[in-house]
Amino acid sequence: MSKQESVTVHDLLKNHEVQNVTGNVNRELIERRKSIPPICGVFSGAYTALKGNDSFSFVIHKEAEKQLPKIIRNKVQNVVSADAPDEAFKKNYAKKRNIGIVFSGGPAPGGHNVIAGLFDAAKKANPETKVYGFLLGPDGIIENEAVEITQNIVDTYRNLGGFGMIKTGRTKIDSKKKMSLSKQTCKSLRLDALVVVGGDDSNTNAAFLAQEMYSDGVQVIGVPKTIDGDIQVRDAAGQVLCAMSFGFHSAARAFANSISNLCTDAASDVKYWHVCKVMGRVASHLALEVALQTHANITLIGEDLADYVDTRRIEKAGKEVDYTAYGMTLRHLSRVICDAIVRRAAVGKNYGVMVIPEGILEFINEIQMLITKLNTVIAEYNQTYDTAFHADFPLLEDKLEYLRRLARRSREEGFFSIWNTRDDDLFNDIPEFFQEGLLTERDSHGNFQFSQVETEKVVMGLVKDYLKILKEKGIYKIGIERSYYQKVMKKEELDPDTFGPVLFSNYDAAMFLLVKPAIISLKTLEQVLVAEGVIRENEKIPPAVETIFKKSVPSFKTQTYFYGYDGRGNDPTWFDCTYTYNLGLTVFSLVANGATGQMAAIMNLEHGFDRWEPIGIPIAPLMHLEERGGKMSLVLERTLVDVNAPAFGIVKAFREKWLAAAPGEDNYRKPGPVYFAGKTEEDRPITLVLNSLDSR
Ligand code: FBP
Repeated sequence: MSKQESVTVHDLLKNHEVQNVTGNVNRELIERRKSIPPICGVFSGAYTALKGNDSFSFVIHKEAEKQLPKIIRNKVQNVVSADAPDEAFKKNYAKKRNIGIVFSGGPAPGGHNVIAGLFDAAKKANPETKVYGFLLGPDGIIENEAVEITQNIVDTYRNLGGFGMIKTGRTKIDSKKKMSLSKQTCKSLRLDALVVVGGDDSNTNAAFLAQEMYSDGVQVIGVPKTIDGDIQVRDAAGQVLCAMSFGFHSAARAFANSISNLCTDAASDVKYWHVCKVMGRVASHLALEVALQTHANITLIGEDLADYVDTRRIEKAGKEVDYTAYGMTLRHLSRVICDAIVRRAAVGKNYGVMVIPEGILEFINEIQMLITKLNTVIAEYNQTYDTAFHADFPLLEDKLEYLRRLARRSREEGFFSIWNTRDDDLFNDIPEFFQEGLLTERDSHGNFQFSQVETEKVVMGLVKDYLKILKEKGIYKIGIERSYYQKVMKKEELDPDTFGPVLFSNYDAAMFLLVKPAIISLKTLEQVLVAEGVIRENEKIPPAVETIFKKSVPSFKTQTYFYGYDGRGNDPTWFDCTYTYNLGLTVFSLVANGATGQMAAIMNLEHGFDRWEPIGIPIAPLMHLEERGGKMSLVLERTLVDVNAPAFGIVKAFREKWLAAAPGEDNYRKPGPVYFAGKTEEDRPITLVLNSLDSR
């Protein structure tokens, strides 16, 4: 045994180098922890004040007026510097406070910096102020599970991703009991303010908490978090107040980095279509940003599909109205995808990268209708029997049997049911995994959980079936480069020009040659060669011709991915670090100046940092009625991709270029990984840059 081999693991564990490379703390982590993002000018003084801004107005929903009377008249407030405040102002601003903060919903990179910003500002105003973090989301408020956030805790999580500091959860404070327990918690911790860092549903919750706790004197402030990017706020005149929720940029950049690596691999190995489902429960903002970042060959945008109008059907319908012509069906979508795949194959590119937004099914009429109907069936069952549908019917077969019973009743007894025989037939026609997906338990806010459905499998199942048909029809073929064809033929001393017009449908002009549709097998190849007189009956097909034919036969191979939880757990980009730290500072300004029912935001995010303006946006006026869990509920309105805005317009304009169904290289873009160093980082999402050019 050599001396080296005799080194034991025990010795190795004591080795400095081993300890260094196996430790949890690396250079990136140290850099992130010690960095303090730049702050908006207004925060550099000792005090800030709020100034009501009348230049923004909202169309207020009657229901919001009815349910949220105490906060419905709130205005947009600008955070301004309080240069020469009087003693009373100073005293109130710097009074000792207790502030609770909770993460609600899915993690989003940057959340820890909201806490860091709030903590730093609160301690600067009064070192005695306490910040409590509620554990595991709103459950922490209901059950009074909280930790006091300390300097050490904050410094451990500065600029880091995830919500690990206090964790998160999706519980909704939606019953009298939960509300009363929450109030008790605020009372027992003597909270002056509660900060809810969450998405549309959580900010909805924040508004109701603000209303309920108004008379207790507990201020409630929301913070726009979600990687989905669907919290964007404009006023009635279309003026942008909040261009993007935090976490979106980091998640999109993380997805884009992985997907661009797939583009590199696809173009190197030239044999796979990489099918990437990208998170975003409903809106396709993340897919849109990924398209801009990577130039993947195909990116579907749900909102675009919903807008689709089948002109051929309309023409066919004449004076009648064909409602099925409006919106895209799953079958039609698969045709559109197949068309793109076939076109790329025709120029020798039987590979590529496709991005499918997680929520795409929401925009396919037939599926959306099934989702809404099932939401209602489940909600009605729970209400009628005061029990839980999913607990009573744990197996798919049990659920299907219940649906069958409903359909039978509606047919036999003429009893009106939202679920009828037609729905049941349609539902029974779809694959079992998809039935299971559509029946998954809704989340606590009544949302359909798209992340639980294998959307890409549904879409790609149809694509594969149709490609098979196109292959059998001789339409799906791999184009053969002319120079390659000539080389192979000449090697066997065959005249390319004799065989060319017989073999290919486009021999005259094209750079990539397409084997004639009639030639779909060696047998049909032989028949055509004999019929055209280039070989005699029973003569063997020349090997070179056989090689060319075989090269033209495609096999459609896919690899599928789900980009969601990984990007959600990425460390924040410089943009998100700066954005969230300033959001935290804004939260404190709102609290210190007595605001409630407001959402902290930064205006002009779509522009450079020097133009950022911290504001408070009233939440109640942003609410409208939406179907949730089978009934209409007052919720914060989500923002979908605006298909008339520049970002989508640009993606549409480049669609053909990025599909690259033409001879030559693909047009992929490599955004690279998320670096912490500000200089190498893109300073904001491309979607924002483009949409800021909107002159409508
Ligand atoms: P939030 O809106 O709560 O931020 O969550 C968004 C999201 O990441 C969606 O993109 C995704 O559909 C969903 O959460 C997944 O939910 P879960 O974490 O419960 O699986």
